[in-house]
Amino acid sequence: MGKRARSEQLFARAQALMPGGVNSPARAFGAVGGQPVVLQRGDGPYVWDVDGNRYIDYVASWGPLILGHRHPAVLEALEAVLRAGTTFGAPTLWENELAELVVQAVPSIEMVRFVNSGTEASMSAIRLARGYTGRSKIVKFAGCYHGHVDALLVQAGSSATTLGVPSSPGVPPGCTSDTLLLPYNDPEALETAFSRHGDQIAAVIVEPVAGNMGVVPGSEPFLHAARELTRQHGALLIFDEVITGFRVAYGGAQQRLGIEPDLTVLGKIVGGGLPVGAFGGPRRIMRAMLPEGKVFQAGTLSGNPLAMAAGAATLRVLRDSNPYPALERATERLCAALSAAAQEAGVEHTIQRVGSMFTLFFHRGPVVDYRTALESDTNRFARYFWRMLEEGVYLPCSQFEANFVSVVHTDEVIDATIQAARRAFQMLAA
Ligand code: KE4
Repeated sequence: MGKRARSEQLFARAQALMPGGVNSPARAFGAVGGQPVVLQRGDGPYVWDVDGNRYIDYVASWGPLILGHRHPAVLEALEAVLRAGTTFGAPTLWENELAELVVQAVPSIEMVRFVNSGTEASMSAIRLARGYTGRSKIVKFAGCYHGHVDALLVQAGSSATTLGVPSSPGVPPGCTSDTLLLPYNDPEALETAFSRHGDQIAAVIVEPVAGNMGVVPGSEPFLHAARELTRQHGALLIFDEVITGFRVAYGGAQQRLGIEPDLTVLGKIVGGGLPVGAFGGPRRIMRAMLPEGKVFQAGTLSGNPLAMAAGAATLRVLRDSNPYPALERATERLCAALSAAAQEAGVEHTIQRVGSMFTLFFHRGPVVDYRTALESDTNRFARYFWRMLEEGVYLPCSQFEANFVSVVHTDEVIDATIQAARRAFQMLAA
C-alpha cells in the first residue's frame, strides 16, 4: 500500500484540535496501535484515504451502511430534501415517512420517537421504562454497550448481581447505584437478580445479538428468560437493536428470535448514514412520553428531514429488494473461507456470525460472554488488522467489534478479501 503521509499530517493537526484527534474514541486505533488513516471518500464497498489508498470497507461507519457508501437511492433522497430545506424544528412529512416504515417493519413498535443517536435512544428508553413502571432499577449485561448513558457506564461490583460501580470518571456513584450488571448469556444470574430485586426492576436492556464484545449471539434460554422474568415481575424488556435493527433481518433480531420486547432501541441503519436514533413500542407505553404523557425528552434536530429521508430511502431499498438471503450467503461464504485460510495457516480462531455481521476472534471459542471474549489474543488481532490494512482491507480497529458486509460486497470484493486474509494468516503463522 502507498504511504500515508497526508493521513499522518492531518491526524497530527486533528490531535491538536480534538481530544485524541477523534470525535469518538473507537476510531483512534487505540486497540491496534499506530495512527488511524484519514478517510476522504467512499463508494459502494470501498473507502479511500487522503493519500489515495483504496480499502475494502468492513466498518460501514460502525454499521449504518448496509447499502454501502453513496447508494444512489440515498443520495437522490438527500438531494430532494435539499431543494426544500434542511431543518424546520416543526412536524414535517419526512418524519411520517420514516415512522410509517419503522412501525411496518417491526410489529412490536406501534409508536416511535426519533432522536439523534443510539445513545439518546437508549437513554430515553430507560427513562421511559422508569417513568412507566415507577421503578428505578435497571439490569444490563457485561460486554453490552448501549451508548454513553451515565446509568449504563458501569463495571462489575463485588459479585455478579451487585449494583454497578461507575466505569468512567465523571459518573457519580448515584448514577449507577440503581444499575445491576449481570453476565451475558447467564439465565441463572438473571433469575437470582429478579428473585432479589424483582419488584424494583424497571427494565432489562440487552443486545439480543451482542456486537460490542465482538459478535456474541444471545442464547435462546437467556433471551427467553429475560422475556419471561420481566413479564412475571412487571418490568420492561428493552432490546437494543441499534446494530441488529434492519441488519440481521428487516424486522431485526426480534424477527429472527420470535421474541417481542416491550421497547426497541434503534440507530445506525435507521438513519441511512445520517444521525438518527429511535425508540419505540406499544402505544400504551409510548404514550407516557411528553407531550401526551409526562416523561420528558426533547431534541432540536430530532426527526430532521435530511436524516429522515436518508433513513427512509435505506429502509425502502431493504424492504423492496429483500437483500437478506444474499447477504446471508455472501457473509457465510466469506466467513467459511476466512476460517479455512486461518485453519490452513494453523492460526487458532473462531468466527461468530449472525446475518451480515461477524467477528473473527483469535480465540479457540466459543465466545459466549464478555469474560470469554477477553481471553482473545488481542496482540495477534492487532497484527492481523495492520496486515489487512496494508492489503487494502479496512477492518474495525478492535477485536471486540463486528464486521459488516453490505449489499455491494460483490463476489470479487469477497474474493479479494479472502486472498488478503490468506496472506495475513500466513504472516501470522510465520
Ligand atoms: P451511538 O450513540 O454511537 O449512535 O449508539 C450507541 C450504541 C447503542 N447500542 C449499541 C448496540 C451500539 O453498538 C452503539 C454504538 N456502537 C459503537 C461501536 N459498536 C459505535 C462506534 C463508536 O462508538 O464510535
